Amino acid sequence: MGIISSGFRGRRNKDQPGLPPGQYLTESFPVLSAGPTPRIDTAEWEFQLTTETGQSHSWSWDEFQNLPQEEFTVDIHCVTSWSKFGTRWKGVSLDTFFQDVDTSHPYTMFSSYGGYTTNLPMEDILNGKAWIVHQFDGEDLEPAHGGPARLLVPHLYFWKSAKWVRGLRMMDRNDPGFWETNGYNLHGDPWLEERYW
Ligand SMILES: Nc1nc2c(c(=O)[nH]1)N[C@H]1C(S)=C(S)[C@@H](COP(=O)(O)O)O[C@H]1N2
Ligand SMILES: [Mo]
Repeated sequence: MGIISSGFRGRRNKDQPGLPPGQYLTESFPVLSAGPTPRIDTAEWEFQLTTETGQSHSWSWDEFQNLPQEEFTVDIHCVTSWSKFGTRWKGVSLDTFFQDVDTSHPYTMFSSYGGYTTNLPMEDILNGKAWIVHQFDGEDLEPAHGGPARLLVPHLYFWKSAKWVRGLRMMDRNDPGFWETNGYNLHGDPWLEERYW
C-alpha cells in the first residue's frame, strides 16, 4: 500500500504551501534526543498496548514484520523550526494494532525504551494518521533516528514521534508526557503553531 502525501511536490520555497508558519526547510536530517541512544536487539524488542482493563496486547519483532506494511512519503516538522519535505518511511499503521483491541478511553501515552513518553489523543493516531515505522528511505531505521522502530505522527510536531517506541497505554485523561511536562504544548499542531504552553 502506498500513500503519497498530497503536499509533496518536490523542492519548494517558503512561499509555497506545505511549510507551516515559523518553519524553515532543511535537506539534512538532524538528530534530536533528550538522552543517550538505547541499543535494542530486535530479538528482545516488543511492542505492547495496554488498555484500561489492564489487558495487554503485545507484538514481537517477527509479528510486527508480518503485519500489513505501508510505504508512504510525508513532511515532518520539528518544534525547533526545521521542516523536512518528502521523507519516505515503511511501517505499520496504528489502525492495524488497534484492530482487535477493546477500549473506550480517548487518550494514549506512548513510552519508549530509555524512558521517553508522549501523550496523544486517539483522534490523532487512528484513521491513517500514525505509524510504527522501521525503515527510512529504503533502509533499516538507524538507532539515532529511533531504530529499530519509532512512532511517526507527521501531522504533529516531531517530538510526538517517539523514537525507540516500546508501547502505549490507554488513558481517560490527557496527561502530559516528557516534553509536555517541560513546557511543550499538550497537542502540537504545527499549522496552529501549538509549540509551547
Ligand atoms: N525516545 C525519544 N523520542 C524522541 C525524542 C527523544 O528525546 N527521545 N525527541 C523527540 C524530538 S524533540 C524530536 S524533534 C524528534 C527527533 O527525531 P530525529 O532525531 O529522528 O530527528 O524525536 C522525538 N522523539
Ligand atoms: Mo524536537
